[in-house]
Amino acid sequence: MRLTRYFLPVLKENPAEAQIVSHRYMLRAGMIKQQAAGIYSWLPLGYRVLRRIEQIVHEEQQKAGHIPLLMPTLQPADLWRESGRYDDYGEEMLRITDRHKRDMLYGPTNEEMITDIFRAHVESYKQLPLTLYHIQWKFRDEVRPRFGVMRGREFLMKDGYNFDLTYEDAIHAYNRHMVSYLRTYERMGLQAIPMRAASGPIGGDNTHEFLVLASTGESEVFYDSAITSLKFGDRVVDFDDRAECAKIVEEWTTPYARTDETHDVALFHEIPAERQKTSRGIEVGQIFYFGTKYSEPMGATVVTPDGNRVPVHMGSHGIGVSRLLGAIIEASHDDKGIIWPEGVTPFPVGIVNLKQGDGAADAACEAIEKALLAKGLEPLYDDRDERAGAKFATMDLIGLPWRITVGPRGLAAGKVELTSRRTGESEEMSPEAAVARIAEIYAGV
Ligand code: P5A
Repeated sequence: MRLTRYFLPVLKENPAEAQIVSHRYMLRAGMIKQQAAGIYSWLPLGYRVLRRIEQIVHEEQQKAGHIPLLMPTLQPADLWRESGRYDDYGEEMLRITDRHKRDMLYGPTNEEMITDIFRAHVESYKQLPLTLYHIQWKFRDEVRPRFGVMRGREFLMKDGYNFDLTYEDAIHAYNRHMVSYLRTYERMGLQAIPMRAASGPIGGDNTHEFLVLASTGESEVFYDSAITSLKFGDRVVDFDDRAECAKIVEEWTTPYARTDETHDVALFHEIPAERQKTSRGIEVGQIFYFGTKYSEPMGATVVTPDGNRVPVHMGSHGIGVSRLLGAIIEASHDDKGIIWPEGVTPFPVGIVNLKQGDGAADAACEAIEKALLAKGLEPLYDDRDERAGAKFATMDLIGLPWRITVGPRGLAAGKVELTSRRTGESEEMSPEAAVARIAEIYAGV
Protein backbone atom coordinates (compact mmCIF):
# COMPACT_ATOMS: atom_id res chain seq x y z
CA MET A 1 0.00 0.00 0.00
CA ARG A 2 1.31 3.45 -0.94
CA LEU A 3 0.71 6.02 1.74
CA THR A 4 -0.16 8.70 -0.85
CA ARG A 5 -3.08 6.52 -1.97
CA TYR A 6 -4.13 5.34 1.46
CA PHE A 7 -6.51 6.90 3.98
CA LEU A 8 -4.57 7.46 7.20
CA PRO A 9 -5.93 10.56 8.93
CA VAL A 10 -3.19 10.95 11.56
CA LEU A 11 -3.76 13.60 14.27
CA LYS A 12 -0.89 15.83 15.38
CA GLU A 13 -2.44 16.88 18.68
CA ASN A 14 -3.42 14.70 21.58
CA PRO A 15 -7.23 14.46 21.56
CA ALA A 16 -8.54 15.95 24.79
CA GLU A 17 -11.25 13.31 25.29
CA ALA A 18 -8.81 10.39 25.50
CA GLN A 19 -7.87 9.50 29.07
CA ILE A 20 -5.79 6.41 28.45
CA VAL A 21 -2.93 5.74 26.09
CA SER A 22 -4.64 3.16 23.85
CA HIS A 23 -7.57 5.47 23.17
CA ARG A 24 -5.20 8.36 22.50
CA TYR A 25 -3.05 6.39 20.06
CA MET A 26 -6.03 4.84 18.27
CA LEU A 27 -7.41 8.32 17.60
CA ARG A 28 -4.01 9.82 16.73
CA ALA A 29 -3.09 6.95 14.39
CA GLY A 30 -6.36 7.40 12.49
CA MET A 31 -7.71 3.97 13.46
CA ILE A 32 -11.15 4.92 14.76
CA LYS A 33 -13.57 7.82 14.79
CA GLN A 34 -16.23 8.28 17.41
CA GLN A 35 -19.74 8.63 15.99
CA ALA A 36 -21.67 8.76 19.27
CA ALA A 37 -20.80 7.88 22.86
CA GLY A 38 -19.28 4.38 22.74
CA ILE A 39 -19.93 3.95 19.01
CA TYR A 40 -17.05 4.05 16.54
CA SER A 41 -16.27 3.89 12.85
CA TRP A 42 -13.29 1.70 12.09
CA LEU A 43 -11.02 3.61 9.74
CA PRO A 44 -8.80 1.60 7.35
CA LEU A 45 -5.82 1.10 9.69
CA GLY A 46 -7.98 0.11 12.66
CA TYR A 47 -10.09 -2.12 10.45
CA ARG A 48 -7.00 -4.01 9.28
CA VAL A 49 -6.04 -4.83 12.87
CA LEU A 50 -9.63 -5.78 13.73
CA ARG A 51 -9.65 -8.20 10.79
CA ARG A 52 -6.31 -9.72 11.88
CA ILE A 53 -7.67 -10.32 15.37
CA GLU A 54 -10.83 -11.86 13.95
CA GLN A 55 -8.75 -14.14 11.75
CA ILE A 56 -6.69 -15.44 14.68
CA VAL A 57 -9.88 -16.05 16.66
CA HIS A 58 -11.45 -17.95 13.75
CA GLU A 59 -8.34 -20.09 13.23
CA GLU A 60 -8.03 -21.06 16.87
CA GLN A 61 -11.75 -21.74 17.30
CA GLN A 62 -11.79 -24.01 14.30
CA LYS A 63 -8.70 -25.87 15.53
CA ALA A 64 -10.71 -26.65 18.65
CA GLY A 65 -13.51 -28.07 16.48
CA HIS A 66 -15.95 -25.18 16.93
CA ILE A 67 -18.19 -24.27 14.00
CA PRO A 68 -18.70 -20.71 12.70
CA LEU A 69 -22.11 -19.32 11.74
CA LEU A 70 -23.62 -15.84 11.77
CA MET A 71 -26.63 -14.65 13.71
CA PRO A 72 -28.24 -11.21 13.26
CA THR A 73 -27.63 -8.19 15.51
CA LEU A 74 -31.38 -7.60 15.97
CA GLN A 75 -33.39 -10.13 17.93
CA PRO A 76 -37.09 -10.56 18.71
CA ALA A 77 -37.94 -9.80 22.35
CA ASP A 78 -40.08 -12.93 22.56
CA LEU A 79 -37.03 -15.19 22.68
CA TRP A 80 -35.84 -13.31 25.74
CA ARG A 81 -39.26 -13.54 27.34
CA GLU A 82 -38.92 -17.33 27.13
CA SER A 83 -35.68 -17.35 29.10
CA GLY A 84 -36.95 -14.72 31.51
CA ARG A 85 -34.08 -12.34 30.72
CA TYR A 86 -36.11 -9.70 28.86
CA ASP A 87 -37.04 -8.01 32.11
CA ASP A 88 -33.91 -9.00 34.03
CA TYR A 89 -31.43 -7.45 31.62
CA GLY A 90 -32.44 -3.91 32.52
CA GLU A 91 -31.29 -0.68 30.97
CA GLU A 92 -28.20 -2.10 29.30
CA MET A 93 -30.48 -3.61 26.67
CA LEU A 94 -31.29 -1.39 23.71
CA ARG A 95 -34.95 -2.00 22.99
CA ILE A 96 -36.43 -1.21 19.58
CA THR A 97 -39.97 -1.32 18.22
CA ASP A 98 -40.46 -2.07 14.52
CA ARG A 99 -43.21 -0.61 12.27
CA HIS A 100 -45.58 -3.44 13.22
CA LYS A 101 -45.08 -2.53 16.88
CA ARG A 102 -43.14 -5.71 17.52
CA ASP A 103 -40.61 -5.59 20.34
CA MET A 104 -37.07 -6.10 19.14
CA LEU A 105 -33.67 -5.56 20.70
CA TYR A 106 -30.08 -5.10 19.60
CA GLY A 107 -28.41 -8.25 20.94
CA PRO A 108 -26.11 -7.81 23.94
CA THR A 109 -25.32 -11.57 23.68
CA ASN A 110 -26.91 -14.57 21.93
CA GLU A 111 -27.71 -17.39 24.39
CA GLU A 112 -31.44 -17.29 23.58
CA MET A 113 -31.04 -17.12 19.81
CA ILE A 114 -28.54 -19.97 19.60
CA THR A 115 -30.78 -22.08 21.84
CA ASP A 116 -33.64 -21.36 19.44
CA ILE A 117 -31.51 -22.54 16.49
CA PHE A 118 -30.52 -25.66 18.41
CA ARG A 119 -34.06 -26.66 19.37
CA ALA A 120 -35.27 -26.23 15.79
CA HIS A 121 -32.69 -28.60 14.32
CA VAL A 122 -31.23 -30.99 16.89
CA GLU A 123 -33.15 -34.02 18.10
CA SER A 124 -30.76 -36.69 19.25
CA TYR A 125 -27.75 -37.11 21.52
CA LYS A 126 -26.05 -38.51 18.42
CA GLN A 127 -25.78 -34.96 17.05
CA LEU A 128 -23.74 -33.92 20.10
CA PRO A 129 -21.27 -32.58 21.09
CA LEU A 130 -21.83 -29.32 19.24
CA THR A 131 -20.20 -25.92 19.62
CA LEU A 132 -21.32 -23.05 17.38
CA TYR A 133 -19.84 -19.57 17.43
CA HIS A 134 -19.92 -16.27 15.59
CA ILE A 135 -18.12 -12.95 15.55
CA GLN A 136 -20.80 -10.29 15.56
CA TRP A 137 -21.51 -6.77 16.82
CA LYS A 138 -23.18 -6.44 20.18
CA PHE A 139 -24.83 -3.51 21.85
CA ARG A 140 -24.87 -2.80 25.59
CA ASP A 141 -26.10 0.57 26.67
CA GLU A 142 -23.30 0.99 29.22
CA VAL A 143 -23.89 3.77 31.76
CA ARG A 144 -20.32 4.95 31.34
CA PRO A 145 -18.90 4.08 27.93
CA ARG A 146 -15.25 5.11 28.09
CA PHE A 147 -11.66 4.50 27.10
CA GLY A 148 -12.53 4.24 23.41
CA VAL A 149 -13.08 0.68 22.22
CA MET A 150 -12.36 -0.72 25.70
CA ARG A 151 -15.83 -0.06 27.02
CA GLY A 152 -17.94 0.66 23.99
CA ARG A 153 -21.70 0.50 23.61
CA GLU A 154 -21.42 -1.15 20.21
CA PHE A 155 -18.56 -3.66 20.24
CA LEU A 156 -17.41 -6.76 18.40
CA MET A 157 -17.49 -10.04 20.27
CA LYS A 158 -16.70 -13.62 19.44
CA ASP A 159 -19.36 -15.63 21.23
CA GLY A 160 -19.48 -19.40 21.21
CA TYR A 161 -22.06 -21.78 22.67
CA ASN A 162 -21.62 -25.46 23.52
CA PHE A 163 -24.39 -28.08 23.65
CA ASP A 164 -23.65 -31.34 25.43
CA LEU A 165 -25.48 -34.35 26.76
CA THR A 166 -23.87 -34.52 30.20
CA TYR A 167 -22.21 -32.31 32.76
CA GLU A 168 -18.86 -34.04 32.08
CA ASP A 169 -19.16 -33.37 28.34
CA ALA A 170 -19.95 -29.72 28.99
CA ILE A 171 -16.95 -29.37 31.30
CA HIS A 172 -14.78 -30.74 28.53
CA ALA A 173 -16.21 -28.02 26.25
CA TYR A 174 -15.37 -25.45 28.95
CA ASN A 175 -11.81 -26.78 29.14
CA ARG A 176 -11.49 -26.80 25.34
CA HIS A 177 -12.40 -23.13 25.32
CA MET A 178 -9.93 -22.26 28.02
CA VAL A 179 -7.12 -24.05 26.19
CA SER A 180 -7.94 -22.49 22.82
CA TYR A 181 -8.16 -19.02 24.41
CA LEU A 182 -4.71 -19.34 25.97
CA ARG A 183 -3.23 -19.87 22.53
CA THR A 184 -5.42 -17.22 20.90
CA TYR A 185 -4.20 -14.45 23.22
CA GLU A 186 -0.58 -15.55 23.00
CA ARG A 187 -0.72 -15.28 19.21
CA MET A 188 -1.73 -11.65 19.71
CA GLY A 189 1.35 -11.05 21.85
CA LEU A 190 -0.69 -10.95 25.06
CA GLN A 191 -0.54 -12.71 28.36
CA ALA A 192 -4.16 -13.14 29.42
CA ILE A 193 -4.54 -14.86 32.78
CA PRO A 194 -7.65 -16.95 33.47
CA MET A 195 -9.10 -15.85 36.80
CA ARG A 196 -12.01 -17.20 38.78
CA ALA A 197 -14.80 -14.64 38.43
CA ALA A 198 -18.50 -13.93 38.96
CA SER A 199 -21.04 -14.73 36.27
CA GLY A 200 -23.40 -11.72 36.31
CA PRO A 201 -26.39 -11.75 33.95
CA ILE A 202 -25.10 -14.71 31.88
CA GLY A 203 -25.60 -17.13 34.78
CA GLY A 204 -24.06 -20.29 36.26
CA ASP A 205 -21.37 -20.51 38.88
CA ASN A 206 -18.48 -21.91 36.90
CA THR A 207 -16.75 -19.07 35.12
CA HIS A 208 -13.32 -17.64 34.37
CA GLU A 209 -12.39 -14.23 33.04
CA PHE A 210 -9.21 -13.72 31.02
CA LEU A 211 -7.31 -10.67 32.18
CA VAL A 212 -4.43 -8.73 30.71
CA LEU A 213 -2.52 -7.01 33.50
CA ALA A 214 -2.47 -3.23 32.95
CA SER A 215 -2.63 -0.26 35.29
CA THR A 216 -5.54 1.15 33.27
CA GLY A 217 -7.64 -2.02 33.59
CA GLU A 218 -11.11 -1.73 35.07
CA SER A 219 -10.93 -4.81 37.29
CA GLU A 220 -8.96 -5.28 40.47
CA VAL A 221 -7.18 -8.62 40.46
CA PHE A 222 -5.26 -10.77 42.94
CA TYR A 223 -2.85 -13.48 41.82
CA ASP A 224 0.12 -15.66 42.57
CA SER A 225 3.04 -14.31 40.49
CA ALA A 226 3.92 -17.92 39.60
CA ILE A 227 1.10 -17.83 37.04
CA THR A 228 2.82 -15.13 34.99
CA SER A 229 5.66 -17.48 34.07
CA LEU A 230 3.33 -20.01 32.39
CA LYS A 231 3.61 -20.10 28.60
CA PHE A 232 1.37 -21.95 26.21
CA GLY A 233 3.87 -21.81 23.35
CA ASP A 234 3.49 -24.01 20.30
CA ARG A 235 2.15 -27.14 21.99
CA VAL A 236 0.02 -29.25 19.71
CA VAL A 237 -3.23 -30.11 21.46
CA ASP A 238 -5.66 -32.90 20.68
CA PHE A 239 -8.90 -31.12 21.53
CA ASP A 240 -10.77 -34.44 21.73
CA ASP A 241 -8.43 -35.65 24.45
CA ARG A 242 -10.25 -34.82 27.68
CA ALA A 243 -7.36 -35.65 29.96
CA GLU A 244 -4.95 -33.51 27.97
CA CYS A 245 -7.27 -30.48 28.01
CA ALA A 246 -8.06 -30.96 31.70
CA LYS A 247 -4.34 -31.11 32.51
CA ILE A 248 -3.68 -27.78 30.77
CA VAL A 249 -6.63 -26.20 32.58
CA GLU A 250 -5.27 -27.51 35.86
CA GLU A 251 -1.87 -26.01 35.10
CA TRP A 252 -3.42 -22.56 34.66
CA THR A 253 -6.04 -22.71 37.36
CA THR A 254 -3.99 -24.11 40.25
CA PRO A 255 -2.05 -20.91 41.04
CA TYR A 256 -4.31 -18.41 42.82
CA ALA A 257 -5.82 -15.86 40.39
CA ARG A 258 -9.12 -14.12 41.09
CA THR A 259 -10.95 -10.90 40.38
CA ASP A 260 -12.18 -8.80 43.30
CA GLU A 261 -15.65 -10.38 42.91
CA THR A 262 -14.40 -13.79 44.06
CA HIS A 263 -11.28 -12.80 45.98
CA ASP A 264 -10.70 -14.90 49.11
CA VAL A 265 -8.32 -13.13 51.49
CA ALA A 266 -7.55 -16.19 53.59
CA LEU A 267 -6.66 -18.34 50.55
CA PHE A 268 -4.61 -15.51 49.05
CA HIS A 269 -2.53 -15.28 52.21
CA GLU A 270 -1.60 -18.94 51.93
CA ILE A 271 0.66 -17.98 48.99
CA PRO A 272 4.25 -17.05 49.97
CA ALA A 273 4.18 -13.29 50.67
CA GLU A 274 6.61 -12.34 47.91
CA ARG A 275 4.34 -14.00 45.32
CA GLN A 276 1.11 -12.28 46.42
CA LYS A 277 0.33 -9.71 43.73
CA THR A 278 -2.45 -7.17 43.38
CA SER A 279 -2.93 -5.34 40.13
CA ARG A 280 -5.49 -4.09 37.68
CA GLY A 281 -6.56 -6.02 34.63
CA ILE A 282 -8.40 -5.66 31.32
CA GLU A 283 -10.99 -8.37 30.78
CA VAL A 284 -10.49 -9.67 27.23
CA GLY A 285 -12.68 -12.77 27.51
CA GLN A 286 -14.91 -14.85 29.72
CA ILE A 287 -16.10 -18.45 29.68
CA PHE A 288 -19.18 -19.86 31.43
CA TYR A 289 -20.79 -23.18 32.21
CA PHE A 290 -24.45 -22.67 33.12
CA GLY A 291 -26.00 -26.11 32.64
CA THR A 292 -29.67 -26.00 31.67
CA LYS A 293 -30.41 -22.35 32.47
CA TYR A 294 -31.58 -21.69 28.89
CA SER A 295 -32.21 -25.17 27.52
CA GLU A 296 -34.79 -26.00 30.20
CA PRO A 297 -37.14 -23.01 29.87
CA MET A 298 -36.69 -22.90 26.10
CA GLY A 299 -37.17 -26.64 25.53
CA ALA A 300 -33.79 -27.41 23.98
CA THR A 301 -33.78 -31.15 24.57
CA VAL A 302 -32.33 -34.28 23.01
CA VAL A 303 -33.33 -37.92 23.08
CA THR A 304 -30.85 -39.93 25.17
CA PRO A 305 -29.54 -43.45 24.37
CA ASP A 306 -32.28 -44.92 26.59
CA GLY A 307 -35.03 -42.99 24.88
CA ASN A 308 -35.64 -40.19 27.41
CA ARG A 309 -35.78 -36.51 26.55
CA VAL A 310 -33.42 -34.27 28.54
CA PRO A 311 -32.43 -30.61 28.35
CA VAL A 312 -28.87 -30.14 27.09
CA HIS A 313 -25.99 -28.82 29.18
CA MET A 314 -24.70 -25.54 27.87
CA GLY A 315 -22.02 -22.93 28.29
CA SER A 316 -21.06 -19.74 26.52
CA HIS A 317 -17.66 -18.31 25.81
CA GLY A 318 -16.77 -14.78 24.75
CA ILE A 319 -13.77 -12.88 23.44
CA GLY A 320 -13.83 -9.08 23.34
CA VAL A 321 -12.58 -8.73 19.76
CA SER A 322 -12.76 -4.93 19.49
CA ARG A 323 -11.63 -4.41 23.11
CA LEU A 324 -8.51 -6.44 22.29
CA LEU A 325 -7.12 -3.61 20.17
CA GLY A 326 -7.11 -1.37 23.21
CA ALA A 327 -5.70 -4.11 25.45
CA ILE A 328 -2.86 -4.87 23.03
CA ILE A 329 -1.92 -1.18 22.81
CA GLU A 330 -2.05 -0.79 26.61
CA ALA A 331 0.35 -3.73 26.85
CA SER A 332 2.62 -2.68 23.98
CA HIS A 333 3.52 0.97 23.35
CA ASP A 334 6.08 3.64 24.19
CA ASP A 335 6.01 7.43 24.25
CA LYS A 336 6.22 7.60 20.45
CA GLY A 337 3.28 5.37 19.72
CA ILE A 338 1.99 1.85 19.30
CA ILE A 339 4.25 -1.21 19.01
CA TRP A 340 2.21 -3.91 17.28
CA PRO A 341 3.09 -7.54 17.94
CA GLU A 342 3.77 -9.28 14.60
CA GLY A 343 0.63 -11.41 14.97
CA VAL A 344 -1.79 -8.49 14.67
CA THR A 345 0.10 -5.69 12.93
CA PRO A 346 -1.88 -3.91 10.20
CA PHE A 347 1.13 -4.12 7.86
CA PRO A 348 4.13 -6.37 8.47
CA VAL A 349 6.66 -3.68 7.60
CA GLY A 350 6.91 -0.04 6.57
CA ILE A 351 9.15 1.29 3.83
CA VAL A 352 10.47 4.82 4.31
CA ASN A 353 11.90 6.57 1.29
CA LEU A 354 14.25 9.27 2.58
CA LYS A 355 14.36 11.08 -0.76
CA GLN A 356 11.16 10.81 -2.70
CA GLY A 357 11.77 11.68 -6.34
CA ASP A 358 15.35 10.41 -6.33
CA GLY A 359 15.46 7.87 -9.16
CA ALA A 360 17.56 5.29 -7.33
CA ALA A 361 15.67 5.60 -4.02
CA ASP A 362 12.25 5.38 -5.70
CA ALA A 363 13.32 2.36 -7.77
CA ALA A 364 14.76 0.57 -4.73
CA CYS A 365 11.59 1.17 -2.67
CA GLU A 366 9.42 -0.10 -5.47
CA ALA A 367 11.59 -3.20 -5.91
CA ILE A 368 11.39 -3.95 -2.16
CA GLU A 369 7.63 -3.44 -2.22
CA LYS A 370 7.29 -5.82 -5.15
CA ALA A 371 9.54 -8.48 -3.60
CA LEU A 372 7.57 -8.37 -0.33
CA LEU A 373 4.24 -8.58 -2.16
CA ALA A 374 5.52 -11.62 -4.05
CA LYS A 375 6.04 -13.27 -0.65
CA GLY A 376 2.49 -12.46 0.42
CA LEU A 377 3.58 -9.59 2.70
CA GLU A 378 1.99 -6.23 2.00
CA PRO A 379 4.19 -3.35 3.16
CA LEU A 380 3.07 0.21 3.85
CA TYR A 381 5.29 2.35 1.65
CA ASP A 382 5.62 5.98 2.77
CA ASP A 383 6.03 7.60 -0.64
CA ARG A 384 5.05 11.08 0.53
CA ASP A 385 7.23 14.05 -0.26
CA GLU A 386 7.95 14.71 3.41
CA ARG A 387 10.92 15.18 5.72
CA ALA A 388 12.51 12.02 7.07
CA GLY A 389 11.61 13.09 10.62
CA ALA A 390 7.90 13.33 9.79
CA LYS A 391 7.96 9.94 8.08
CA PHE A 392 9.66 8.31 11.07
CA ALA A 393 7.20 9.92 13.47
CA THR A 394 4.24 8.51 11.50
CA MET A 395 5.78 5.03 11.37
CA ASP A 396 6.53 5.13 15.11
CA LEU A 397 3.01 6.28 15.92
CA ILE A 398 1.23 3.62 13.85
CA GLY A 399 3.59 1.04 15.29
CA LEU A 400 4.58 -1.31 12.46
CA PRO A 401 7.07 -3.71 14.07
CA TRP A 402 9.66 -3.34 11.27
CA ARG A 403 10.83 -0.50 9.07
CA ILE A 404 13.05 -0.55 5.99
CA THR A 405 14.67 2.84 5.42
CA VAL A 406 15.93 3.60 1.94
CA GLY A 407 18.10 6.60 1.02
CA PRO A 408 20.49 7.60 -1.76
CA ARG A 409 23.55 7.51 0.50
CA GLY A 410 22.98 3.95 1.73
CA LEU A 411 22.00 2.76 -1.72
CA ALA A 412 25.33 3.97 -3.14
CA ALA A 413 26.89 1.33 -0.89
CA GLY A 414 24.17 -1.20 -1.79
CA LYS A 415 22.54 -0.94 1.63
CA VAL A 416 19.19 -0.18 3.26
CA GLU A 417 18.45 -0.08 6.97
CA LEU A 418 16.19 -2.54 8.82
CA THR A 419 14.89 -1.19 12.14
CA SER A 420 12.95 -2.90 14.91
CA ARG A 421 10.19 -0.73 16.35
CA ARG A 422 10.40 -2.56 19.67
CA THR A 423 14.14 -2.29 20.35
CA GLY A 424 14.96 0.67 18.09
CA GLU A 425 17.97 -1.29 16.84
CA SER A 426 18.96 -0.88 13.19
CA GLU A 427 21.03 -3.03 10.92
CA GLU A 428 22.37 -2.24 7.46
CA MET A 429 22.01 -4.86 4.77
CA SER A 430 21.22 -5.29 1.09
CA PRO A 431 17.59 -4.76 0.03
CA GLU A 432 17.36 -8.48 -0.80
CA ALA A 433 18.61 -9.44 2.65
CA ALA A 434 16.07 -7.10 4.29
CA VAL A 435 13.22 -8.71 2.34
CA ALA A 436 14.49 -12.18 3.23
CA ARG A 437 14.72 -11.25 6.92
CA ILE A 438 11.14 -9.93 7.00
CA ALA A 439 9.91 -13.08 5.25
CA GLU A 440 11.75 -15.20 7.82
CA ILE A 441 10.26 -13.26 10.75
CA TYR A 442 6.70 -13.64 9.47
CA ALA A 443 7.07 -17.27 8.44
CA GLY A 444 6.59 -18.24 12.07
CA VAL A 445 3.68 -15.87 12.80
C1 P5A B 1 -20.05 -15.20 26.67
C2 P5A B 1 -20.30 -15.13 25.21
C3 P5A B 1 -20.86 -12.95 27.49
O1 P5A B 1 -21.55 -12.08 27.01
N1 P5A B 1 -22.25 -14.56 26.34
C4 P5A B 1 -21.75 -14.88 25.04
C5 P5A B 1 -21.17 -14.43 27.29
N2 P5A B 1 -19.78 -12.69 28.23
S1 P5A B 1 -19.26 -11.24 28.62
O2 P5A B 1 -18.17 -11.45 29.55
O3 P5A B 1 -20.31 -10.42 29.06
O4 P5A B 1 -18.65 -10.60 27.33
C6 P5A B 1 -17.60 -11.25 26.64
C7 P5A B 1 -16.45 -10.30 26.39
O5 P5A B 1 -16.89 -9.18 25.64
C8 P5A B 1 -16.12 -8.04 25.98
N3 P5A B 1 -17.01 -6.91 26.34
C9 P5A B 1 -16.87 -5.66 25.87
N4 P5A B 1 -16.00 -5.12 25.01
C10 P5A B 1 -16.12 -3.80 24.73
N5 P5A B 1 -17.08 -3.00 25.27
C11 P5A B 1 -17.98 -3.51 26.13
N6 P5A B 1 -18.94 -2.71 26.63
C12 P5A B 1 -17.91 -4.90 26.48
N7 P5A B 1 -18.63 -5.72 27.28
C13 P5A B 1 -18.07 -6.94 27.19
C14 P5A B 1 -15.24 -8.43 27.15
O6 P5A B 1 -13.93 -8.71 26.67
C15 P5A B 1 -15.89 -9.68 27.67
O7 P5A B 1 -14.97 -10.55 28.29
